Formats: sequence, structure tokens, C-alpha cells
Amino acid sequence: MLDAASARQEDLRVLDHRREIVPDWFQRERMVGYVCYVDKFSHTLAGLERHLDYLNELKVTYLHLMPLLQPRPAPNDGGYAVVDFRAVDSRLGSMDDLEHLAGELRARGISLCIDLVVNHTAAEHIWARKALAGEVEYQSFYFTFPDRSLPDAYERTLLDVFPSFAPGSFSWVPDLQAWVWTTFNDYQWDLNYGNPNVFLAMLETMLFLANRGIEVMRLDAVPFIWKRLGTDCQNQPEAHLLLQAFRALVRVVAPAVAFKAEAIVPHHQLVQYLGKGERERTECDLAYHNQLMVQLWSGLAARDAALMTHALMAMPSPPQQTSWVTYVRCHDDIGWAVSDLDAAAAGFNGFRHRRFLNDFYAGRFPGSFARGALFQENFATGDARISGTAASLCGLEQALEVGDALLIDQAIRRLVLLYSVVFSYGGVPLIYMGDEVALRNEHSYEKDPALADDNRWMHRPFMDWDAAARRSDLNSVEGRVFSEFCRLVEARQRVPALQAAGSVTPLWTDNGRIFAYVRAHPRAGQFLGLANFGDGPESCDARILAEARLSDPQLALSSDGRLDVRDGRIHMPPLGCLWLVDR
Ligand code: OTU
Repeated sequence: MLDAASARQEDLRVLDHRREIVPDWFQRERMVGYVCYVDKFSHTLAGLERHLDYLNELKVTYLHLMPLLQPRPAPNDGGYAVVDFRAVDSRLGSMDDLEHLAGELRARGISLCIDLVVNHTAAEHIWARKALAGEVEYQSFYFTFPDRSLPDAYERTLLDVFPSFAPGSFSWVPDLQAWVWTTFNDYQWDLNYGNPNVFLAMLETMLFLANRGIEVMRLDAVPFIWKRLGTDCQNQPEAHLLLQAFRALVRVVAPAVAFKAEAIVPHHQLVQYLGKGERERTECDLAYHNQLMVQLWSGLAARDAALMTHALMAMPSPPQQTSWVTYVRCHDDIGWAVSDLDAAAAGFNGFRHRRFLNDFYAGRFPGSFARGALFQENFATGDARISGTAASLCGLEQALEVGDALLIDQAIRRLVLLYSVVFSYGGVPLIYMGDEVALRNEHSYEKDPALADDNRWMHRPFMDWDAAARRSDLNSVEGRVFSEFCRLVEARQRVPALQAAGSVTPLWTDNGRIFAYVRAHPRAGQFLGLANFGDGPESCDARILAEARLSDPQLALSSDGRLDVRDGRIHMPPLGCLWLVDR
């Protein structure tokens, strides 16, 4: 820590001070995130610097670059199997390139976020290679078992993350004559944080990256970092203690750095990653709002707002100094985290609704507009998840094939509707690369044997710069979508009530297709968002304005440019959205 602190560059120290003066920087309404793979967006890190104006057009303030540290050769789970935490994937550039890019971004007011896989390393990482060479010190960096007795005991309560291509949580490693704990793929070895040297090695990694100018670390797979027999080995109390310790120590050296937890877990467990346990602690600053994402897709398929209202009402709010990252799509599959209880409260059968969502988004439900595919169908449990780009899941692929202007219009409205909620719900909204120009599913991965069995690659397309070049042509699909995204960005940045420190509460409307949510901020005022999940025009009782404590409602955004109140009801166009604030 002392070494890292004394090596920290002057411009980063200035940033440290700025962040200490403005600790809520990542909660501000100006925050707009963008997520991309470097190779898919610009081939290299140096190439990315040539596209910074594109990011400026979207007023991006936060750039999450997908895994870019040196991975093992493919297959490497999209870069989540790292062989060297201190080197950049040589196909993308060097650590110097990364540092340079971070500086360029900082100068433009864009914070750089990268993935740090804390749960595991590649089987080819130097620590693993030393373990394989017989160094006992490094063997204790991992979990190794001479026979199946303990693995069998653990597996009685473990869940399978990738049941089709990596069943089980342990892999036999002949060179070690041992079973190694591999929660994900067999080439991803789980780290043993019971060994303090693992903690120190990871802390060193964090400080090293912080000093290269990384401002936000996306801590991958954090729920899994502590194991306990008889449990699912996720969300253990020790996992939180470890994160709290990492956060405290990194803060001493690099106060500017924020932590983002990647924990796709039920909400009472999720908020603990933001420090909301029995007592409030300082832990991660940001966490993914998976539930919002899932509920948006569920609502879109069912043309229903009741289930999401129920589910999101039950969601505890994050501690004041933390916030969500909100998103429509990410690089992973969509897992239907709809609880049986929430489903029942809204009149659905949980199991059947989840099956409906899989059928609907795989495009095999009668009348479905979606073009997705099932991911990790588990024949033992009947579970499955969904792959596909947002635009394809919203119906654009099908609409363009049919060539029907009305269907194209609907598909665009769906995409914008989902993003309108994500941009105003509270927290850092993320644009997943390509959604802003409605990129459809890509199939080239099917020809690559290292990727073919993982259909998450269908929604990890290459940036289509020809399509993006049409973004100012308002007659093109790209132009229509891109201009809507710009509208969302600009509207968001004008609404102080979207500062994430406030609270968000869904409200019941008298129309089961209209989702309403109110944001309240003690100084910045009230905000009411409405989203019509119906394919037709819908209305709701205008008394919701009073309920949202908007005495003099002003339009901040409206899909048809107006606030239409007639006969005591708010009228909304098909798949329309409305943002209202107090004067
Ligand atoms: C993450 O996801 C990444 O987002 C995936 O792309 C990786 O494959 C994986 O880690 C392994 O590194 O289970 O289905 O609660 O949900 O860590 C994806 C956290 C995953 C897990 C999450 C994991």
C-alpha cells in the first residue's frame, strides 16, 4: 500500500481530491454509461481513442470495457479466464495503451471501468502453474481435493451455473492428481480467500490497476468468493468482510476508485453488497439492478406492469451513498429471476410464467415478436435463460424481415420504452454497445469452434460502423433509434431529481399496463415516470400526479411530445413513456 500510494501519479491524486470533495459523482444525473468489448468496438485500445467523439455524442461519462486483461487462449469465457492481471490482452494493446486511454477519457470527464475477476483465475495463470509444478504455497491459492468425498458433499447444495457446457463445480486435474474447485468452466479455478496471501495478491492487483487510471472496478462473480459446506457457497458473510476490507484498503491509496459488484442474486442479498447488512458498512459503491432488467423484459412480453410493480416495490433501496447501475441488456444471458411469490401476488404462476418468457423470447410462443435463443437449458430442473440482442428481442429483426413499417415502429418503441425506464429509475444507466443503433443478433460465432456452444455471443456483435454512420439520417432505423437515445440522455441530464441518492418507489396505477415510479430527492424534488407496456393507447387516473406530489407537473420527456390529460385521466400512446417533474 505504501509503495502504491507513493507511486500514485499527480493527476490521479488530483482526481482523488476531486472525488473526496464530490463523493456523489457517480450518483449524479449527468452519469451515462456505455459498455463495449474493445475488439468488437474498435479492434484495439488505440483504435478506441479514435471513437471518443462518438461517445461524446451520447454524452457518455462512464465507459465499461469488457474483460481486457490477458486471458488464456480461447476458449476463455469472453475474457473471464485471466492469465495475467497486470497485462492487457496483447491483441488489444498494452498496459501503456490502457493507461493512455484512461487519461484521455479522464480529460473528457469519462470514468473508465474494467472487469476484475476476483473469484477465479485461468488454469494457466502463474499461480496455477506454480501449483501444478508442485509448489505447496500456490496449491493453497486454490481449492484442491484428493478424492470426491468433499466435492460430493459440497455439490449436494451447490447450484450449477453452466449446466450444459460445464456441469458440476469441480474438475479433475491429472497433473495435480486432485479435484479443483471450478464454479464456472473447468479452466477457471476458484481462488481460496481462506489463504491471506490470496487476499494480498488481489489487493496488489487492485492497487496496480488503480494507479493505471482505472476508476471503477467491476468485481466479477463476487458472491462466490467464500465457500461453506451445506450452503450454495454464495453470499457468505465472509465474502462481505473481504469486500469491505478491499474497499477500505483501496480507498487509503486511491480514494477516487469505486467498486461495482457483479452479483446476480435475490434482493435482500444483493443490497448487502452495497453495505446494507444488519448494520450499514462501506462495501461496494455500485451494483447491477438485475431485477429491474428482468422485470422490464417480463412486462414487455406479457404487456403487463403489475408484476414489476409488485416485485420492485419489495426491493430495498440502496444505502444513500451508493447506487444501482441500471441496464436493459448486458453481455450475459437473461435469467428469469421472477420469484414465485411476486408472480403469485400479480396473479401469475411463477413456473409457467418463466416458461412463457423462455418460449416467448426464443420466438416459439404464438404471436411472439422476439428472436432470441435458449441458453443453458437445464433438463433436470426445466430452467433456461435467454440470449439475443435487445433490438432482436424487441422484435426489430422480425419486423425488418417482414418489412412492415408498423412492426418496425413498434419494435423501436419497445426498445426506447425499456431504455426510458433504465435512464430514469435511479443509478448509472448503461447503454450496451450497439443498442443505440439497434444492432441485431450476430451469428458469426457459430463457425468458431471455441465459441459455438455459447450462444451469448449472438448478443456480443461487432460494432457496425456503416450502420452507425446512418445515425443522423432520421429516415433510417439507426437514425430513429439513435436520436431517441440522445433525447433520453439529454432529458436525463436536465432532471436533478434523478440524482441517485434519492429514493424510488413504484406506484399502482388503475391500469395494469402502465408502470409508474416516483423518485424523491430531498433537495432536487419529485419525479414521476410512466411507461405504457400495452401495444395500444392506454390511460390512467390523473390523481397519480397528486400521489407523486407533483403540484405543478412539467414535462421532462414524452414519447409523443405532450402531456395529455383529459377527463381526469392521463392518456398515453402505445408503448409510450412520460417523465414529469415539479416546476
Ligand atoms: C459473470 O457472470 C460474467 O458476467 C460472465 O460472463 C462469466 O461467464 C462468469 O461471471 C464467470 O466469470 O453466473 O451466468 O451472481 O451471476 O458471476 C453468469 C454472479 C454468471 C453470477 C455471475 C456470472
